[in-house]
Amino acid sequence: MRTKKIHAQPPEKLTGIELKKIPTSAVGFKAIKSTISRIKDEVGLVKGISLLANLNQKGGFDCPGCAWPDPDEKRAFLAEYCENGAKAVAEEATKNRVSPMFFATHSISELSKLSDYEIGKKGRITHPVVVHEGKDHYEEISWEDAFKMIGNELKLLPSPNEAIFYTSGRTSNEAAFLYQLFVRKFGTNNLPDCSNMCHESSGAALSETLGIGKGSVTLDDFKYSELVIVMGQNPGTNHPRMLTALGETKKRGGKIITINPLPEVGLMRYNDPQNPIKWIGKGQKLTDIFLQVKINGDVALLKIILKLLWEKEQENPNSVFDHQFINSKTIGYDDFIKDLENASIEELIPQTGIDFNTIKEATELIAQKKKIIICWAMGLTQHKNSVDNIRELVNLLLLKGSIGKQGAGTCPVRGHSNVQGDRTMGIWEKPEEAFLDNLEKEFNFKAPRKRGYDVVDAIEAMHQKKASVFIGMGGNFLSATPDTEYTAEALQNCKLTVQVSTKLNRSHLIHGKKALILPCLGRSEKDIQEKGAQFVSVENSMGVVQSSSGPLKPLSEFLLSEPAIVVGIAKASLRNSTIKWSEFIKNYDCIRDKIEATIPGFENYNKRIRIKGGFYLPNTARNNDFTPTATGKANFSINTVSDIVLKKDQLIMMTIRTHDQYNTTIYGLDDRYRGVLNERRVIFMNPDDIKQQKLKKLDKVDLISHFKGKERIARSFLVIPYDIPKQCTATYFPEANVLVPLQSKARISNTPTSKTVIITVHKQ
Ligand SMILES: Nc1nc2c(c(=O)[nH]1)N[C@H]1C(S)=C(S)[C@@H](COP(=O)(O)OP(=O)(O)OC[C@H]3O[C@@H](n4cnc5c(=O)[nH]c(N)nc54)[C@H](O)[C@@H]3O)O[C@H]1N2
Ligand SMILES: Nc1nc2c(c(=O)[nH]1)N[C@H]1C(S)=C(S)[C@@H](COP(=O)(O)OP(=O)(O)OC[C@H]3O[C@@H](n4cnc5c(=O)[nH]c(N)nc54)[C@H](O)[C@@H]3O)O[C@H]1N2
Ligand SMILES: [Mo]
Repeated sequence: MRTKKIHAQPPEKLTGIELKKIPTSAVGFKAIKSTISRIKDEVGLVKGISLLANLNQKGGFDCPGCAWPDPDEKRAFLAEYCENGAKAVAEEATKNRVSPMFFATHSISELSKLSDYEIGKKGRITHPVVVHEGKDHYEEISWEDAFKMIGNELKLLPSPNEAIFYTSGRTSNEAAFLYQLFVRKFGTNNLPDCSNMCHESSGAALSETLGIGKGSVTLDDFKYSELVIVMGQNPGTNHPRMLTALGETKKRGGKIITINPLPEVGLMRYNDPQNPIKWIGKGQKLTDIFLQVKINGDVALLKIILKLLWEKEQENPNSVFDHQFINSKTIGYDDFIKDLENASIEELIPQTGIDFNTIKEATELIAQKKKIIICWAMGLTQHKNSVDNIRELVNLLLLKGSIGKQGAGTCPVRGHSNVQGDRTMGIWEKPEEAFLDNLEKEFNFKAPRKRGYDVVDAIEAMHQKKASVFIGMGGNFLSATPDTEYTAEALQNCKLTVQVSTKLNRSHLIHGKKALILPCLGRSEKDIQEKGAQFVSVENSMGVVQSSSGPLKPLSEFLLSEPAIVVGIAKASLRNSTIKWSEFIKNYDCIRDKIEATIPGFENYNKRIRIKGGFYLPNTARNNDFTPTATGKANFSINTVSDIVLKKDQLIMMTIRTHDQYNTTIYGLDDRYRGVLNERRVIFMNPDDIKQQKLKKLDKVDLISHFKGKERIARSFLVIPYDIPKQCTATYFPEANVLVPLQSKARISNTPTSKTVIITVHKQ
């Protein structure tokens, strides 16, 4: 039996911090330098540069980084990628290999002592491997035996609802469609995905208010927008190509308001990467008005703005609101205004932490503009009242009639490159009835109707032993989810855990009694099947579906494509399936034909996907059609401000990304734009709070989170004085995930509150 301890958390060891001056603008020469050096080290210069030339080109491959769209028309020859996209590619196309020999010489408990950075650098997994019960080493297994093992375990389950099928957002449309089809044919809707931790709150709020869970704008709208409001988002790091779109807005005279607890460098100024003359120098100013909101103060801030707008409208009727739009397209205006009248600006201001004059200045700008885009990401979606956050910004757009017209609308900026496509394909624990009806008709089976587990429910189910098989289609479930130690126990309770992965990560080390790693092709690799080379398709943040085919030779002959892995599992697990699984993977056109037959918007899929640049999916809100809501109109809503009351010495912590990571994949140890190099265990604090807590710069502290009387602890973080509102702090994920309580989640969307964690800070 295994006796050694397996570590679910990264080591508490510090790595040697270096503090630098915070740069004044983003991108520019240092970004180019960093791109080239990462590509050279991981991939090799010649291969790397030719790879980048294919990235995000029409007919090339889709960047495995973020979901920001590519231009519909002209695409720059070499530069339709960013520093962090290049890092994502370098990470996947790395020269380093994790082979059966590697596992023979490295035990699981030994690997678990490494940091996530060190684990990731071990490289790509080359063979399917298994760890048998009680063993501490993975060893090679044939694909056939691996599928058989999964099939046997799944068939043994008393109910299909005791298996969990997770998806991360890189999975292609083709793989996702087959995966959910298999899972439903198997008999469950247990399809949690990364979206549950990401934009679930956006989907919930937008469906309710506007009738579609996706954003309404296209990339082109940024050219015509008079005002872009960027809330809770750090595009300089997480969506760098968005800076080009914001630059475009500015060039044409548009304005930008940024709402964020941090003055993120990328949003303040940037140097256009596609224009080498501008690589050096001060760069272009982006943000016109910066509202430095307290963490989770957004509903309060928006309420103040909305009330001030209402007051202006009363003073000068028809000067601020678009009554024609409100009358013809919306419902609930009177109740909304009544609630606003009861709101007290004086009471709301302290929740925002912002000076009233600055809020008035921002309101003035909003009042004048008719074409407004609001962009947002995790800063709005990972709080208890996240759905309120998003409904409240929709209220603003509705008052201004700023939706369904050029230069205006909603822009939830998605994370993973195909997270939106995965949802469209039916990766969802609560699928719509119509979707299931279509599946039943096309494939002649009875689809399960009971709602499945989302991420939080799935962890609880495994913890309570109500589920005992876990399959992860990509991702890093252990490190991405909250409450690391609790989640580790949940996974370890399973009889079998299976990870379909490209690279080694901590979810391979924290596993069930038996575990499999099934290595798959990455986006950058060629996918050759019986009928020749295949391509896959993905949907970006703005609903454009396009093809992606990798240029590289697969790194090992033992890799299978994700669709082939799904088919292998399906054939081994389903007792009497009449679905012709093997046909699907001879030629992916067969999968796309079935997508076309079951999902609206994919008419002539195989034809249109071959048009360079792809095609737009239908979008009702974009077309000023709000009939899909429950009322048949766009809904005003009444929203709740944060109810957090901090006790003495308590602070709010948000867990954010550095400039050198992709979620749980740690590219490097620097956060260049925040001036912190070579260290991830840091806590950013307001200088007054540091003084008040009798701490000083670079003190080593332990962090304790407090939720419903229970404490969770994370040790060894360095105190960094930073420009952040009082009582607010920031740490990096996944190191701080151990502090996020599993049951602290958003109302309606069930998203863990990774941006609102109540903590105290204790000097070591
Ligand atoms: N290079 C790179 N690219 C990525 C990723 C990555 O890890 N690395 N991840 C991808 C994924 S999956 C996603 S979802 C996106 C994430 O993209 P972001 O959402 O930009 O990522 P975070 O680092 O979580 O940043 C959240 C931002 O919200 C702010 N914020 C936090 N709390 C609040 C609040 O209460 N109110 C307001 N107004 N602001 C707040 C923070 O200061 C920070 O600027 O990026 C995607 N792209
Ligand atoms: N505290 C805190 N926690 C968070 C967040 C936060 O802001 N704060 N953000 C949340 C968000 S927004 C998200 S989206 C989740 C992310 O959750 P996940 O999507 O589960 O995590 P990733 O780190 O993106 O997954 C990385 C792993 O995916 C595998 N992989 C990469 N490419 C491929 C591929 O092409 N195919 C397959 N099969 N595998 C591949 C690699 O093995 C890699 O180790 O984390 C969430 N967790
Ligand atoms: Mo995400």
